[in-house]
Formats: sequence, C-alpha cells, structure tokens
Amino acid sequence: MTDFGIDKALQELGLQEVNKGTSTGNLHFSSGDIIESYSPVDGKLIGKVSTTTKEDYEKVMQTATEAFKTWRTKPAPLRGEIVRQFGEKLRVKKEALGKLVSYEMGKSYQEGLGEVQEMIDICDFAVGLSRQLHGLTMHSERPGHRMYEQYHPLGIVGIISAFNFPVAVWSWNTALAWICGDVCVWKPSEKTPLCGVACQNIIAEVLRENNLPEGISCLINGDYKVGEFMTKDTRVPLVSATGSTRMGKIVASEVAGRLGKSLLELGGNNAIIVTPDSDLKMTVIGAVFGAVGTAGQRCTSTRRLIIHESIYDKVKNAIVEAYKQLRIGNPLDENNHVGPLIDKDAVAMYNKALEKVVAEGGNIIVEGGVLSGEGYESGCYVKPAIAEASNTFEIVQHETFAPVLYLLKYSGDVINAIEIQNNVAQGLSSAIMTNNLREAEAFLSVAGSDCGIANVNIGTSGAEIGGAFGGEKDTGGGRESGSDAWKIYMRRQTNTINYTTDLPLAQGIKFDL
Ligand code: UN1
Repeated sequence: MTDFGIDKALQELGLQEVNKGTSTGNLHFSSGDIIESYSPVDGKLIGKVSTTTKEDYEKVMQTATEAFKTWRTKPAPLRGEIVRQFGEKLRVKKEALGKLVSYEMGKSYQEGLGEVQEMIDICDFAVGLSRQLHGLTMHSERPGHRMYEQYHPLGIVGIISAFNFPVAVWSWNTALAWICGDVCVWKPSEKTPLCGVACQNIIAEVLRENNLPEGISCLINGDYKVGEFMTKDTRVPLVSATGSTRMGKIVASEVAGRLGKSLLELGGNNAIIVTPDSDLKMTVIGAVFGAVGTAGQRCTSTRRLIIHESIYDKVKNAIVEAYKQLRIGNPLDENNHVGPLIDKDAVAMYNKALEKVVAEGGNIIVEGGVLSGEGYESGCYVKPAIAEASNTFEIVQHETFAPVLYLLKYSGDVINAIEIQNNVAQGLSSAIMTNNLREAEAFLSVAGSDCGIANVNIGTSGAEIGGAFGGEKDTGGGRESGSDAWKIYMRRQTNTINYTTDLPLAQGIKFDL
C-alpha cells in the first residue's frame, strides 16, 4: 500500500528521529515515560515522545519565565513580524503538516489542510492585530489630569488542547498570546503528540532565525496529570483548555481556586433546525458534512437535526440517500469522505451510544457498525449512523464524539424548534436552514439560540477564525480566535496622570493638611 507520502512529510517536519523511535520533547527537557503514537489510519506506530516530569516542567517554567522578560519588551508590531514569519513557514509546510494531522488524528487530508489553513489565517489576523491592541482614553473629572487604559501581557499562558484539532486550536491561542507579549506553554493531547512536536519544530526555527529564545514557545507532553502542573501553578495566570465538559470543570475549579483565569472551549451538542422554508440541497450538504466530517469529532459537529413535521420525511429520505454515497476509508485517500475515529476507546463510546439510543426507544434508520477487513486494520473505522430519537433521551442530551446523528421532529412555529435546540446543557454551535426572514430573525433574537455560534443557512461546523469562537453553558463561556478575543491574553491597566502642581482628589473630596 502506498504510504501517501507520510515518510516524506515526517522528514519535512523534522520528525525523522521521532519516527525511528528516539524520544524527544520540547527543549529536550522531557525525560519521563514514553508515549507511543499509533495512527488510527493504519494502526502503525508513527513515533514516540517522552512525557514531561515535574522536574522537567520546572525547567520549562524557568525557560519560559526568562523568555518572557525578553519577549514582553519587544514592540507588539515586532512580535507580529515573528508571527508573520511563522505563518510564512506554515505556508511552506502546509502539505506536510496537513498530512501529519490527517495521519495522526485521522481526519481527511482536505480537513488536515483546512486546519493548517486556519493556522495561517490566525497568523495573518494576529499580525494586523499587533498594531491594534487598543485601549481607551477617558476624560478625567479633575483639571490637568489625563486618564487612559493600556493592555500589558499576562506572562505565561498555558494551553491544553484536544486531539480533534491537534494544531489549529493551539495556534488560535498562541498566535494571539504571542502578539500580546505572552509566552506559551502547550500541552497537546497525548493522542496526537507528534503534531505538537512538528509545530514546535516550526516555531523554534523561526525563533532561532530571529535570535529569540525558544522559551517563547514551550511544549510539555503527557496526560491530564501534566496539564495539572499548569492548572495548579500560580506562575500561569491564564489556562486555555479545549476538551470535554468534565475536564473543563476540573480545570475551571483548580484555576479559579488560585484566582487565575481560564478560557474554556468545551463540549457541544449542536443542532440544525430545518424549517418548511429551507433549501433541501443546502440542508443536506450542511447536515451531512456537519455530522460525518472529521468522523463527528468536532466540537461543532452536528449531533441533532430538528426537522419540521411537514417536511420530515422528505428531509430524512434525502439525508439517508446522501449517507449511501459516503465512502469510508483511509483519510489520506482523497476519494474517501470519512476517516477513522481517534482510537478504540472512541469506537467503544460510539457503540455504546448506538446501544443506548435503541434502549431508550430510538429508531435506527442508518445502521452503524465497526468496519473490519482490508484497509480497516486499525479497528477505528465506523459507519456513520442516524437514529430517530427524542430530545429528552439521556443519550441525546450527551455529546458523543462520533458520527451519530439524531433526527428530532417539531411541529408548529419555529419557536418550538428553538426550544428543543436550547434544551441541552451545552451551548456551542447552532444553525437554522430557512429562507424565511421571520424565522431566521427569531432564531437570532434575544429569545432565539442560546449558543455562542448561531448560523443561518450554514451548518454548525466550519467556523471562520475572524469571529470569536466558543460557547455558553456547559461549553464553558470562553472565546478564542477572532473579534476581541485577544483581550483575555492581556491585563488591563488604568492610568491617571496629573500634570499640574495641585493634587485634587477624586469625587471632590477635601483633605487639607
Ligand atoms: C473544535 O472542534 O474544537 O468550526 C474546533 C469548526 C472549526 C473549529 C472546531 N473551525 O468546525
């Protein structure tokens, strides 16, 4: 079987050593147990990395602390220039990194490329932003006084990212944090450690070429215990974490317990409302890509379709037909639509969800199942499934990170559909398919979707980096990426300057000596 250029990609990313099984780690500090990274694509060992011990972590923190002293003094536009160079290198390495993402995580090569494109886009965004870290000026109530606010970097930003977007989510955080003057310590998912090493190699080269310390970008490896080094560490004023709601609650309470800040991007339970005024073709594309893209392993994946009863059968049949066209297989082969799940634990969760929906009275209309035989040796390939269900089912209320789509029916006004859509614990992404202005505006109104993302005539997944990304309720409330998300990476300072020879007090208070 062709290796789809994986060896060449690994070489281009400086991972040939890892490929041979030599342990590596950020700044060569990591010395703990070995993590072996197996590809869900073909079950083969890709490479190994060493985990970060507590002692290693201390060294990383010292390096980061030192690097911050240099980095914070560089003018923000100069920091932007470094991020620009990083974006340039990503352009050169786009195919190689996209391939590694696809091979280590299992998403399609097109989606791997898309993820690297998101990295490039956020770099461009950050470069522009590096000249726009604006504060306000205020009019002082006292004569001869000037008042303004300015933003300073926070220091060390901890980033904990998930396997499903093994490179892009890091870049949303780090590109902004860097231009803000912060240094970053990144713990990628232990399921995709090589993507982390590849990114570190790219930024390390940029920093080296500019005589800047590598500690501006640090990498630590391991599971949640390594993440805990950061959540408990007062030297890390901000922890940005992406992952499950369960993980987010632990991170939130640990960080809040020391009055640190956390930026949480947690689970979603995203729905598309399909009204009688929807365009069927657009609905099918949006729903099918949303449900099976990345094998249903996006935070923004479509989990629920809430369809009006008058068009229910028509929409259902069109989607079932579309599912028949899906080709499941090696995601590096561009003829395939759906790749594998990340590992066998994910496969077990998928199986359990299907069992549960049946046990709760659901009706499976597109059968699932684990694929075996040639091309499916990793045991991680599953068939995208569809079940007719009710929003009140426990399993429907739950985020299953797999290609399982639930069809729900609503009757009457769109308000009823919105109620169903909001009636889950999570609040990340949502969408409505309609050409009816009243329905669209009701969905976007104060009484509409309660999610961080609400789309009209677009599916739930595939957000652009220019908007703030994140959601409400169990999704954690954080916002990453575009808009003014940069502000969380900085501390705000209000400055009042008196340029007179008097010292009048605020609020007109008299205090004569
Ligand atoms: C995630 O799944 O963690 O909107 C991020 C999207 C992507 C990002 C998803 N731009 O689907």
